[in-house]
Amino acid sequence: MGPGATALGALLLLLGQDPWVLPHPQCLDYKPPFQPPQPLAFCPEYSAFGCCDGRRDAELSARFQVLGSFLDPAGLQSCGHFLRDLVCQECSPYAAHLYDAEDVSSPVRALPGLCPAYCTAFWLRCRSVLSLLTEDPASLALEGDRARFCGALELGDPTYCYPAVLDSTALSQGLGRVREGARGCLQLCLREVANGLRNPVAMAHAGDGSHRFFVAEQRGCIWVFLANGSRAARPFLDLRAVVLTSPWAGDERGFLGLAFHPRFRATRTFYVYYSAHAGPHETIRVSQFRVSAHDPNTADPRSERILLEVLEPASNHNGGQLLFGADELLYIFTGDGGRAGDPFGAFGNAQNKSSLLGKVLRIDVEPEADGPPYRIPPNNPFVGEPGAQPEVYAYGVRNMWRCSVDRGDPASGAGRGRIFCGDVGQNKYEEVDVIVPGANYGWRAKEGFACYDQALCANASLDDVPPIFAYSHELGRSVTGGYVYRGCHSPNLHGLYIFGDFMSGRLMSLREEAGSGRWHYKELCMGQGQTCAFPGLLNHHVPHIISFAEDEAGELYFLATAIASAAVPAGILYRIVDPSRYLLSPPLPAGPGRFMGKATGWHPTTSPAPNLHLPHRTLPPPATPHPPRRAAGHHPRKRGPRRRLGAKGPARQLPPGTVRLVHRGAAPGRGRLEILVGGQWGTVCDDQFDGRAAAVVCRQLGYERALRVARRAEFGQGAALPILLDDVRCQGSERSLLECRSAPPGQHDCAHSEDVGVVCGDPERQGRPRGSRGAHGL
Ligand SMILES: *[C@@H]1O[C@H](CO)[C@@H](O)[C@H](O)[C@H]1NC(C)=O
Ligand SMILES: *[C@@H]1O[C@H](CO)[C@@H](O)[C@H](O)[C@H]1NC(C)=O
Ligand SMILES: *[C@@H]1O[C@H](CO)[C@@H](O)[C@H](O)[C@H]1NC(C)=O
Ligand SMILES: [Ca+2]
Repeated sequence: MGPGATALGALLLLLGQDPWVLPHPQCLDYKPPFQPPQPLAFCPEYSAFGCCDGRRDAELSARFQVLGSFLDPAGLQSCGHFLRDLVCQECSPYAAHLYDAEDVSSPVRALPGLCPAYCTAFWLRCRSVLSLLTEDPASLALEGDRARFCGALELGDPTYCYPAVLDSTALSQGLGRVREGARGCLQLCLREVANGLRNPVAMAHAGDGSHRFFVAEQRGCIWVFLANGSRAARPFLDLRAVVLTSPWAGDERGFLGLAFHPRFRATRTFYVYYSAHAGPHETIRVSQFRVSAHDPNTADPRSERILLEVLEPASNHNGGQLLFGADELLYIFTGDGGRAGDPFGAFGNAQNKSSLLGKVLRIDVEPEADGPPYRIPPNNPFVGEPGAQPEVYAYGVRNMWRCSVDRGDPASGAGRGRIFCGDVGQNKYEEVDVIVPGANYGWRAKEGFACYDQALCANASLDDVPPIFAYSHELGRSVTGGYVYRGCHSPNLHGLYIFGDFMSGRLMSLREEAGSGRWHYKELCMGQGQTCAFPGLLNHHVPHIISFAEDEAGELYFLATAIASAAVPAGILYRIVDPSRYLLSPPLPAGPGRFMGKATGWHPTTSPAPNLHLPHRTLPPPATPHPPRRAAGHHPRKRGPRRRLGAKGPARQLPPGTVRLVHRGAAPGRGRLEILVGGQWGTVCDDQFDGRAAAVVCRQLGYERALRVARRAEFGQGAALPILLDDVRCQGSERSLLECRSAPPGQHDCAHSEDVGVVCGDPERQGRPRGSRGAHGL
């Protein structure tokens, strides 16, 4: 990565932001935004990047003409621009958010979500035009009451309201431009194994003893990495010409899955899963390829044999996992077809066994070219059931993103062949499932353990298999399924199912309770202090965890990227390292793989963990599986750069004037304001607290701007704390509230019932879950 990457990194640091979650534009049709071929005449602000082409722009213009014809010249003068703004929001690259199209529990809005100030201006001057914009009686009934009207037009996530969405530099700066990238828990370290990858979606090995591994990028390139760490200069396979994707973060289409035949040494075949054009439609395709007869590190691009194609009714939720089970059959994991809430047919695709969407499919591949491309295994669970596709192995799947086969306990074999999947949630829960034949995983009747479609959920014949674990969107918003660790080098991880979250960047684990079948959750964290302070080890990673992988020996890896665009080489492959064993680990075995052509070396781009001097002892301290829990309550701890937001460290290490926002269950960036003065935390209670003071707070916390001041203890009373500040008056440019004018700290004439809260805008809140928001950012 070039100097641009460093500059971006520095800029993000300077702004106090991190690229934790990228903005995630999406159109009302669940497709990624695009640059229209011609500039738009009516909504020109969306000419560079948005959701309208020239035809839609002309339709919106015509709509505006009709609406405008109801107004007299004075009305047009004062309200015309409001009307035009509102009509044009359909072209916004954030249209799906503005219109709440992704939350199917509420209907798509007739009007885009408006920020309070804009809404007030609209209401004061132009509420009479409301009847032109919507016929919805509920909306019209609110017309006379500004507070209720504007309350109804607020968005759940204020970052996206119009026009703030345009003012937010994080959301709109560089939109349409693909940016070159910079780059109570078990403590782990990482080793960077490869970098410069463009949305690396999968890594697989051939199981042929070569100890090579293959890394696939979303755009359709597969690279070979040799056992000695070099990457072959030429791609193993380059499908860019047929793979359908785009550079926009949030595009879920592309090359999605790769699996080698379990008898690869004999068959020389491997299997791929990708999005493709099918005339005007989009399709997912599963194909077989063969390795070149002359070079084991190159596939024969002419050897494609299409096994299966399924039409995709929408651009999101394309599934993408391929794997061979312990039964040597090929498992294919499709998504529910897209949009939100699985809206297709009478009860969605996932519950409809006549559809191949929203399923786990199982087929028996025939590597020999003559004969059918695949056979139906006779013991597939729905063979012979009228109306059911015989490929179906399990159903009720939303968008399983990353599944794996458990190798089983090396000694007893227990667990061998189990298939684990992460199923990405809609609005509330992410889940982990163990796949069993014939099972119904519940979607869209259920999301996680909760009912999603009340009617379907109440039906006694649902008979669903619950997840082994589900987590709410406080922990993350898009699960990335992982592996049960069965390798040799990390004894502390034995038997743990290790997985992650694409949006929050969290690494997580589940441990099975012997006998009961219950699974216990534990977050994994990066080693602190000296734990990872060894040459070549890291204790941090780029945020978007796209996929997990195993090498031939069963060691665990994951693929992550700093920038979730298929065009940006910001992806890194990490190997997970148990620090207690690091110095004892032998180097990776060199394989017999014959190598032709050029190999390229690579250089780590991630800076190593701090404290790079080696401690005096020869072994690192053992990993501590049970570090003491902090007494900071039950809020999930965030890792990495997020920590600055929580400011939960011991108070005496923090400078006076440090602030934090406290609110149980709320997203970060909003909550009751608490400030540190004289070594103790206290509240600010001030009925005159204004936006400029809030701006100081938000900037201090690393957010870009204050969205709202919440007065009168809207976020609860900090009754256990002293009231430390009152009568705060800021210019807005101060570095902390203590630099503003205020009553002397501790002096106040107010009560906790007036405790102030603040809502800040931050890039972290702008990412929306993949899947539910149409994307795992891929
Ligand atoms: C790895 O092996 C390949 C093929 O033998 C060779 O071309 C390459 O230079 C090696 N790389 C390193 C870092 O040794
Ligand atoms: C089930 O899916 C099939 C194939 O897509 C479709 O033809 C049928 O109408 C669906 N059934 C229901 C009840 O939605
Ligand atoms: C429950 O589901 C079954 C099978 O899908 C269906 O035949 C039945 O009509 C449903 N019952 C109700 C009350 O919706
Ligand atoms: Ca489920």
